Amino acid sequence: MGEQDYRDMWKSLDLDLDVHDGLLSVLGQFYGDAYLSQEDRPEGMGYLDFVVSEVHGLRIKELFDAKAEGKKIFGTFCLFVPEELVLAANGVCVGLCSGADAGMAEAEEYIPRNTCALIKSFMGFKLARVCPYVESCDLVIGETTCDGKKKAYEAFEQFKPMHVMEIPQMKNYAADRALWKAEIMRLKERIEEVAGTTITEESLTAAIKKVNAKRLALQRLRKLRSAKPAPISGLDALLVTQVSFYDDPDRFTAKVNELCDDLEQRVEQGIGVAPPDTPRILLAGSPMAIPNWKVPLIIEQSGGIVVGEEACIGDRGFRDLVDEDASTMDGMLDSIVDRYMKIDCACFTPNDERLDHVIDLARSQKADGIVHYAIQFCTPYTMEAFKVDKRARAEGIPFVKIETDYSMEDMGQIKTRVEAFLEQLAEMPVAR
Ligand code: BJ8
Repeated sequence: MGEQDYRDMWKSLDLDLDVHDGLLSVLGQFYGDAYLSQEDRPEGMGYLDFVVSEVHGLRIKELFDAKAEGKKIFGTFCLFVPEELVLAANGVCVGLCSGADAGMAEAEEYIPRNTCALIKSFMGFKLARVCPYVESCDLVIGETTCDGKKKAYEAFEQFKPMHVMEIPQMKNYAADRALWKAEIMRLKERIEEVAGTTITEESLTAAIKKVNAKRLALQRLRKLRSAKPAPISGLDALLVTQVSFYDDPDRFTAKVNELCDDLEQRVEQGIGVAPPDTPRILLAGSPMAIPNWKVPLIIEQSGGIVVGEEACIGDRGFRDLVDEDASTMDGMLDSIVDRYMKIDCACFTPNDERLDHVIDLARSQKADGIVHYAIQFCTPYTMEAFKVDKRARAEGIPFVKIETDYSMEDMGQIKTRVEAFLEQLAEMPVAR
């Protein structure tokens, strides 16, 4: 398809073409500066470069084609929405979280200025009419996680058909699981209604296997990043996870496995993207939606290397698989319920298992220090940062916390703090 065909496609989605052009050009520039300037990138990243260059082009065309075949498009903002149910209903699932400032003024007509950037951004992208993914959706699925999101959905649903799932706030009681199972059943019904299909045992089995295969490929990538020297930059690995939320799942899994084959060779040959004594960082905290590359970019430009993300766009998204043993519909739904109840989002209280996960991941990835990243005004993660800090120090792992939004204005200030942290790590008597 040529440029004019894409413009016609965007027009048919009622995008504001001028604002959209501006956004694509800023993104292209940022991608060039942050990504294409990196040295010794694995060959397999060529696919990711292609996906990013076509993020509003070819993939949207694929969504158009899917719609022409009668498939429905479901948009999500959160790990709690089981992709398995969408795929089992012959639907297409796309992540809608965005990591860039757009339409901020429009968003502030509905939500307060001091709202987390992720929420403001999804409101802004919709209101400024710059996101072809949102516009392609037949149903947007929200969830009652943090207060900011659930109140923002009340505004969002004025513009798009929505279904909001109720998420329990605790996990310790039978009532919490019962609520979650009822919500999974309610979502299944709504998806079937919108998709005009019935989820069968066969289709759900296939969907569970498909999504597990994607998670296994991402787990494989995570394991390879534990090698010293690290065979891939944190920026590139983050991009892989970001793309997992909107690419075709089968193609994505195959491409990530190819990338991992390539990385396996690098590891065998001792080839890394940074010297073996480079300070290794685990990033923990709020999700970094595409194109929010700010903090890993600063870390890696300051002489560190990011070796893992303890976040929803990271390990939390692929750590656990859905059990594949069940063969009845109810058994499979129970397996989905149980797998999704393991998500250790800071919206839960208490959420102590997250502390164990952060430490386990820091150890498995051989991280020298933890950078806790929270989006400014994100109460769950800014609050939980104190507990993570205490636990990390008790385990002897250096820790620093950063709170920021999507603007570039505080890059210098963050860089100064990151550089000081990396210096501290470089001086520590650890076997790097
Ligand atoms: S499971 S982390 S994807 S809710 S950053 S909007 S928490 S104020 S994104 Fe999340 Fe699901 Fe939890 Fe994961 Fe609110 Fe915080 Fe904003 Fe957040």
